[in-house]
Amino acid sequence: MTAYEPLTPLTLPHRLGGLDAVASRVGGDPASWSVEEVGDGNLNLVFIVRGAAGSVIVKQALPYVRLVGDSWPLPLNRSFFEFHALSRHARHDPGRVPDIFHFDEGQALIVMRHLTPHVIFRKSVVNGKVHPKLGRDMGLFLARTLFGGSALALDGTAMRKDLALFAENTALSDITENLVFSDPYFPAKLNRHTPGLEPFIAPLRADRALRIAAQEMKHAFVSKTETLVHGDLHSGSIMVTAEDTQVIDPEFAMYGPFGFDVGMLLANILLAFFAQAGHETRDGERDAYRAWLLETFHDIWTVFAAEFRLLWRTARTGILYEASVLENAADTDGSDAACARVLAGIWRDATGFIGVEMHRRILGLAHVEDLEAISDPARRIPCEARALALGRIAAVERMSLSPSDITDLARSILQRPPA
Ligand code: SR1
Ligand code: MG
Repeated sequence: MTAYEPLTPLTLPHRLGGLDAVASRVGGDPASWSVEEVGDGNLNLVFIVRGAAGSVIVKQALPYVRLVGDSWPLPLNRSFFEFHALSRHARHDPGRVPDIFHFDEGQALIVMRHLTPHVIFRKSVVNGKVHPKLGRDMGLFLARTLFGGSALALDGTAMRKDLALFAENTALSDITENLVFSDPYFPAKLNRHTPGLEPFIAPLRADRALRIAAQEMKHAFVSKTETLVHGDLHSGSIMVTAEDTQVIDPEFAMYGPFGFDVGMLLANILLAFFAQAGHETRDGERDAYRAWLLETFHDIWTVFAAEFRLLWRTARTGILYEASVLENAADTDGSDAACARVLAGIWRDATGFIGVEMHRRILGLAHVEDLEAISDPARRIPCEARALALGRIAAVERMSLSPSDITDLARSILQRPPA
């Protein structure tokens, strides 16, 4: 086995030129391939390889966190977990993730379909572009992958084998545990924030109810090994065209709460909502876009819940909520009632995760372009302060808020001065 070595645009044609998975799709002489490194995420190398016949993506893990540098080592095995999560996602929701053409565990690289003309959803959000199908596509993806990875669909052996496999993804789970649930709530070394935001940060960090809520969400993240979660489902992990939605980058995959992916994605829709004011050239210019974002928030949840109910009725082949105890009992409504209780619990967790994700994208290490692209701090600060305010309410009051409560709050927080 060849020792791991990061690829470069210069070495890639020679190193992968003999690989049929690449050569047959790219075509021509490898020496004539055009190779561009386009990785703009926090962790990995991503190459587009183009040739006479077509193009592929080569994604390779680096042995450290790209965003920070080699002072923060990170195991290469995240590529293994990404490969296995992508394979499961493709099975549960066919066509919603890029096809994998080749996986090399030793080189920590995955060759996959080049999604083109797709763009990262977050870029679309900054540009105010509507994607009418996104809410439905993502609601279905969430329901199908989360249901399919759980003991609602799997028998005990299959579920525990996967739980054990993904339990090895410790380094990436550790990143989430620190960056999402703890660092934002104290002056951690890696934190950063927009200068001038301090008057809004101090009261948050002094807020006992919030600090407890954040730790309760961390408790849920660590201990509720309910299903295989994508683990990093934000607007940068979705690629879109007007017609298509693709979900990428599940290297943070692990067994966690049903509500985690749901909450992370919804938080990113709300961050986009509050960021819009910073992208307007005149007041109200993005009103219609804001309305679409909140509509998408509702679509994601509504479609998720409907599909989850459908799968509950038609694909509940696992060890939980057995038909012998529910449908086959004299009390035939019991199954629907049980499903409603499970969904209510997922929503409560999702609401808590919305809160912490909104906070960490403003107070922690990893920020979002929606807000970072607002170059004038005087315009960015009110956007961030309003997002922090909604995040606090979501985390602390998660037991009593409905989806409409959240979007009503978003609208009303937008109308009043940031506090
Ligand atoms: C050190 S990694 C920072 C963030 O980037 C990833 O995309 C995850 O969101 C992680 O929290
Ligand atoms: Mg990523």
